Amino acid sequence: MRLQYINWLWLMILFLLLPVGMIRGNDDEVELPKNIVWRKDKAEMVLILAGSFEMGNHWLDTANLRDAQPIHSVQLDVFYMDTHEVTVEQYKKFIQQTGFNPYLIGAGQVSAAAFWKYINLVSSTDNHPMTMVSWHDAMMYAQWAGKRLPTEAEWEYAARGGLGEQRYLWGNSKPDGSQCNLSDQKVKELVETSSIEETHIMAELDLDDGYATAAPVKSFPPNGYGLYDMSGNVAEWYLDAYQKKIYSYSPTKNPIAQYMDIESLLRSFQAVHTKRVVRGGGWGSIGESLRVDHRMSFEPDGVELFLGFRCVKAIDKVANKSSIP
Ligand SMILES: [Ca+2]
Repeated sequence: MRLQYINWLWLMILFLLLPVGMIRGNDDEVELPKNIVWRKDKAEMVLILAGSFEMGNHWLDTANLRDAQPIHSVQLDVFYMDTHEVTVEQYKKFIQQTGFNPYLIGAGQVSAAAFWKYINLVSSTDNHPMTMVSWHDAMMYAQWAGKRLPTEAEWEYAARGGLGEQRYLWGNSKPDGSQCNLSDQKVKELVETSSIEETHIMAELDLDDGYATAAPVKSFPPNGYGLYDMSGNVAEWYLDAYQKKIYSYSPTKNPIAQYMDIESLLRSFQAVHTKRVVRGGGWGSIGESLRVDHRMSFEPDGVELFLGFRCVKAIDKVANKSSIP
């Protein structure tokens, strides 16, 4: 009896010594830290537990979200997601280490100096989100970092942050300027005083979120899963091809458009020329485009001052779970 008591005592001590945030993954019974820093790009990442959700527009309240119907059940495996958008600093490090030329430079459309000058228009510090990157530019970064872009389903699941059927990542109330960086009255001032194109002139003129263009990452509150700027700041590229009616025939388990096998897409992404999904809205967005069920699409070589990305890492692709950084 005494030996059993001592063993229990040790177990209790060990339990108390476990780092805060150690939580259980999915069916492999491996304890995974809730927050990690990814070694390659020093990105903060948060564990998104496996689960299921009802994907799509639950409200039938706008014709603009017809491509977000029907509602369908989706199951996702556990994964890590960058807590914030890839920053200018992180992308510069990737370029420095690889010599990679982003699409606009590689295609000879702009010089390197002009490229960074454009970015500086909206992302004026290294802690701002990277913009002006094509889908391939984002994929190249993710490949270098040993990660990948999120699927559309992973994004929506993570963006909802456990809130279920709500319209926005903070709930059901309309944006008021405190939850995310959207197109507010400062954008109008910007159009009047700079070379930013008038396509961004749509703005919530009664709101002031403090930023005319992009904000430094993590300037607004995180959602329920600890993710920043999932709506607003910059819209983000996703892995999937944009298919307007995919919600009618989407696979249930880890869905991705067009390719049933993510690995196939990752191997052949250089040959992709079909439209890709963009989600979340950015500093030039208003209203519905900031909703967690809103879908957009861009040609893969589309580059915009309001478009960036973040990465994920699927747990089963972490080589040897004991070596998670
Ligand atoms: Ca703003």
